Amino acid sequence: MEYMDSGPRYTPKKDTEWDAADQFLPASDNKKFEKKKGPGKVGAVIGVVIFAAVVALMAGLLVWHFHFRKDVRVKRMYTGSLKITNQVFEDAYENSSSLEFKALAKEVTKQLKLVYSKVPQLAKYYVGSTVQAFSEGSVIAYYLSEFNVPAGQEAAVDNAMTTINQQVDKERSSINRQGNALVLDDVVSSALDTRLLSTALKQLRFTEHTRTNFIGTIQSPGFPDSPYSPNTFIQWQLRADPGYVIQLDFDTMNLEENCKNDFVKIYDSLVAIESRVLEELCGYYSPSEPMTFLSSSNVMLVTMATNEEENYPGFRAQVSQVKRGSKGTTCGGQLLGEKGSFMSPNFPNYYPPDTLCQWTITVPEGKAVKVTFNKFLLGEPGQESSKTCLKDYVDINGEKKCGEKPVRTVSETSKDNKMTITFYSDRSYVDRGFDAEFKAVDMKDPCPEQFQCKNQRCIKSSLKCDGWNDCGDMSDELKCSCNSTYISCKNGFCKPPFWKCDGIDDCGDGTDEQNCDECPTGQFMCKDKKCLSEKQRCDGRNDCGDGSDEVGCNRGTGSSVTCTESTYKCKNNKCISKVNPECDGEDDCEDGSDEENCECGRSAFKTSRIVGGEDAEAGEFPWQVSLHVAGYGHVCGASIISPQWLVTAAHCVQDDGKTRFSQPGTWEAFLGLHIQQKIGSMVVKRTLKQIIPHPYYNHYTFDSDIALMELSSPVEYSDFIKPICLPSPQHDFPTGSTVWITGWGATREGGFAASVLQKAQVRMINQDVCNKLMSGQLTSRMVCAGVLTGGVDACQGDSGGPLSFPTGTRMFLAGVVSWVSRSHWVCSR
Ligand SMILES: *[C@@H]1O[C@H](CO)[C@@H](O)[C@H](O)[C@H]1NC(C)=O
Ligand SMILES: *[C@@H]1O[C@H](CO)[C@@H](O)[C@H](O)[C@H]1NC(C)=O
Ligand SMILES: [Ca+2]
Ligand SMILES: [Ca+2]
Repeated sequence: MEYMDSGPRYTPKKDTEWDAADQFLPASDNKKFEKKKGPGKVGAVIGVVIFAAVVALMAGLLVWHFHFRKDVRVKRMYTGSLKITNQVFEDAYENSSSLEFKALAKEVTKQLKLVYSKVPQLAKYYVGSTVQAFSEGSVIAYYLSEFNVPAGQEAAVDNAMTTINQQVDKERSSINRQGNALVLDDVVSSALDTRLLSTALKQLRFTEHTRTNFIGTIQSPGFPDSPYSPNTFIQWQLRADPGYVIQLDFDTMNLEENCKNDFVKIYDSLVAIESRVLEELCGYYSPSEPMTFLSSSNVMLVTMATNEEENYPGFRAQVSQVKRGSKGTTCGGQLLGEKGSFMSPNFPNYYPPDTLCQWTITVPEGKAVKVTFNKFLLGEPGQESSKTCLKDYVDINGEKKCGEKPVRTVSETSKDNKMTITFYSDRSYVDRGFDAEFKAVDMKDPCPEQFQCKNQRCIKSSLKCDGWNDCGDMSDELKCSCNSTYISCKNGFCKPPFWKCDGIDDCGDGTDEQNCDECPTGQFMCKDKKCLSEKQRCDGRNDCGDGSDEVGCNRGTGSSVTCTESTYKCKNNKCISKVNPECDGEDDCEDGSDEENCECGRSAFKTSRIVGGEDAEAGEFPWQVSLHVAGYGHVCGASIISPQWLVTAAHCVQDDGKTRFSQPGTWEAFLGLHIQQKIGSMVVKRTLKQIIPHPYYNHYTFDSDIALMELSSPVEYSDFIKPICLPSPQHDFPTGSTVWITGWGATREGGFAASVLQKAQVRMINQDVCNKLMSGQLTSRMVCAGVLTGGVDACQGDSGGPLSFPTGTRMFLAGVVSWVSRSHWVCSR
């Protein structure tokens, strides 16, 4: 890596000329008058005369400024690139200090000035341009242009800039064109990101030319030993050999969470042209997130901008080159046979920009092609609605799809034995793309032994009328006669019985929320279901008896109330009425004890936005523990609550004749584990010192199914090992809230079902409803949660694993998975 000390900057240098290539020209530049003509008399006289003229002009300007000038000027910068078709690239153009670079840059700025002079809105405000770099093809010039625009005129200038390409075309075909002038084409430009205009920013620039068998590394200054520096703008200009594209692999990305403050941007260009941005990154990414980018040609730019505060470790990335057209950079082709698969280029990493490819699928005569997309991630700014796919898209038999779609919800069947699929990515913003499968289906019976949805998807017959929208278009839930255990909604839908009375209108017409325990209007319900007048709520008296009428009353920070079983008790034994005050970032207790021990319940990383994915990201649930037994492998889950203590289910630690599950020596705990077979460097293995099952654990009813485990020695917390927050006894986990179940899906009978940690969103079920479903087996030490999506073989919860409940920005341990019945869990708390 080379620090371009001599390289071009935004700031002017003293010793260059008016048209000099690598210099940015301020409005008051007077270099024109300093030409090195030698100290002749004529020169001196001219100098004096002009100097006098300048003084006069300056004085005039000052008068004008103070008397007439009311407008304020705004500095407006545009970055751009253009193609020079009548030049051949030379190696020296890579070096901005070379004479060749300077000569060509001078020509380019001259021509830019000419082009801008032909557009009135631009000519008036033009200050100057600098060429930043050249690359192959024939020669592409990257430049910055500055305008000094009266406030309010910015939009007009932006607009005029969009016409520059036409102006260049006109210029090219003009008969007045000089024979030796550059022939320009393909001008792209856009306003510079305003966050980079701050004059306080320290500017740095690095270049890196990767070659075959040479992998370069770029990293934020100081990485990994010290945080990146504040108020800095850094550019890394990356190049590969002609005929290659650049592959950029981030192994670390750890920036401040807010992209407004610190960010990394990747461009398919050598200057920061906003219409060539591939992605903007900030925050901390899990190492299991795919983070590889490809360019469309042999250049790429990485920029990083930081503000004053909060400096994080930064990033590191490897730069290599890949032959253009090789596997991974291309896609499309002929697909034949009964079944197969295909994916976007570079999947599951970011596809390259400016890509168009087509697959033609042909299955045996008489059959139809059915295509199903697993992951489908084609999101980008400007395409949020995904109704009109104006940017990146997949075209399936003439119908465009774009945006982000939940897993396996995009599926199409052809009318004959052929299907054409096109993938297109435009010049800006890339995403992770898709992977898809196709298979030949019987045209007369496209869903053998299955139900065919209106949208032609096939689903298991058992998923019809089960209350879940498995088809995606609801066609499996129409015209149902509900199974007697189900809720028959008035609008004809059937809903799983456990969604009754959870405060959420699952039917859509409120049927499932009728006839629930409710108090008459003007009354409210105590925790013990008693109805009292609204007037008694928050009146400072314990009317319910359990204090639940005095909880959540707004009495201001620090003020205490009479202690009841429903109030939060501070360390100083004073009680406060706020609901869930612990670790919410506000000091509620006088002694601050509600905010103590709050290093818990947070992933170190940005949460994954993969829609409907079932695999957790590494470090997403850092409190998840895998409990192994020799001869069984993974047997139960557990949660970290402190450096030396875990919580699991008591039924996991009961002897079963053959195996002494109750003995600490039987177990090994794996902390920081993500993939079962992969015991990486972030995984910590511990034996146990002791196991303490709940003394009232009931083997027959599973009541009090909870146990503590003490590790042989404390563990050190890391990005992958962190505790979950322990709730206070009063912590409110409302019915109907969405929570997470995680695990590898193990059963005590046979090993784990999944190798990557699975996550599933579930919802808290009404206690009475669940008790009825469980034929009265539910105790007050149990809570129920049900899956949110039907059909899919979701939800690999582990016995002993956490029920992670988000409160504010943290996860609290709402329970321990105790037993699982079809599509719902019972957890002990
Ligand atoms: C760039 O060009 C300058 C001037 O010709 C020369 O001194 C310098 O060594 C060159 N740098 C590289 C990296 O080639
Ligand atoms: C209702 O559903 C349950 C569980 O899926 C099943 O066991 C039962 O046979 C069904 N009853 C009817 C009448 O379909
Ligand atoms: Ca795009
Ligand atoms: Ca409901």
